[in-house]
Amino acid sequence: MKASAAIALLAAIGAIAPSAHAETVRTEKHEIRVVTVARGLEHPWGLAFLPDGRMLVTERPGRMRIVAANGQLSPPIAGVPEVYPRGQGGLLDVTLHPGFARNRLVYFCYAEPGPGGAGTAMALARLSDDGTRLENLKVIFSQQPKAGGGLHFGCRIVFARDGRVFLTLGERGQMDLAQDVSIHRGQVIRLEADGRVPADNPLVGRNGARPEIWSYGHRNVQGAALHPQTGKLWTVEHGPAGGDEVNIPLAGRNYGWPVIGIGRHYHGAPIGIGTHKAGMEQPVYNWNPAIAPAGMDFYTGDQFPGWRGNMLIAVLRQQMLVRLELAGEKVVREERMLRDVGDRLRHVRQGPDGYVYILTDESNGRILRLEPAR
Ligand SMILES: [Ca+2]
Repeated sequence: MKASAAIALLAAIGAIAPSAHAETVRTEKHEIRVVTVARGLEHPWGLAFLPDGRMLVTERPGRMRIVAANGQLSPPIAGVPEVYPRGQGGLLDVTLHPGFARNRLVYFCYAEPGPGGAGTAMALARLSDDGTRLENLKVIFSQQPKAGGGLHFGCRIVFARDGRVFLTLGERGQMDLAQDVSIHRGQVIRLEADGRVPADNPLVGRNGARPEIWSYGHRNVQGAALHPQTGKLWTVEHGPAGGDEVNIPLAGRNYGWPVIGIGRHYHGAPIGIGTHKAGMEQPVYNWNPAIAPAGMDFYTGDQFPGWRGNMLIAVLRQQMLVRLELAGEKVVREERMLRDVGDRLRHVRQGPDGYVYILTDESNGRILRLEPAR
């Protein structure tokens, strides 16, 4: 084997850091460089920045790794529970407890196998001091009942400023159950950091309702982040054909799926009763045709001043990064970027350095970094 082929092979399997490959892209506000900082990740899904600047990354088949700044992948971290790696299922989001520097607690969510198929679960564990294993694992949420198939696990985790933790769910492809608050289908869940149900959750004490529920009537929420000024939770939701949405889920509110929406079934038939119903919330924004939005973040950094306060959204099917400019809680402009990258984009996070990091949803998935072109 020639040396160059050997290096390419080693790079492909993640054994060595890739050479810094970059391309320059002109966008509305900034000229940017798209740098591949790591490759060889199998369908990476969640990304959290450790205090030392390294990245904690999940791979959907059930692995969690630490990625060094030079792109080197650690061996898989031991102690990840068994996941259900079918369809959209597997090991999904990961985030750090706000006090991670002190307690080393990691929160992650996944498709948990169980009676009848699988459901979304959330666990916390301590990352060992050497970063090689998860310790004292505790499952703090387990979707009930489980369901077969591989559709709609939702699964973003966001800590609110009050220390409570949100988890987004999908309706497991069972759209007719998404209005039923006696089961876990198509909701945003809110828990104390230790897994207890907050006493002020909106459905606590309502007969038959699951007390973990914060909001309901969602389809499949794969993007979520706190607004940097208001601290409110914002979410991005996969709709049916022509019905992807941005929402601001408020306590106890019903976001309408599958009763109202602008979307249609993939075979073209209308869904539900129309676009409005009393007692059901309207989205902040929607996309028709659908784009398949996944992870999101708000940009607050110094590297791209023209993007401050904007939403960035990773897009799967239409393979792009969407930037939304906001005026208060209204979207006033949409820009579609990175269409030439040519990969499905799973997640986007602002790094502690103010650069923008993106996970590509590929079997040989990459971490991309957006930098200002200089
Ligand atoms: Ca809706």
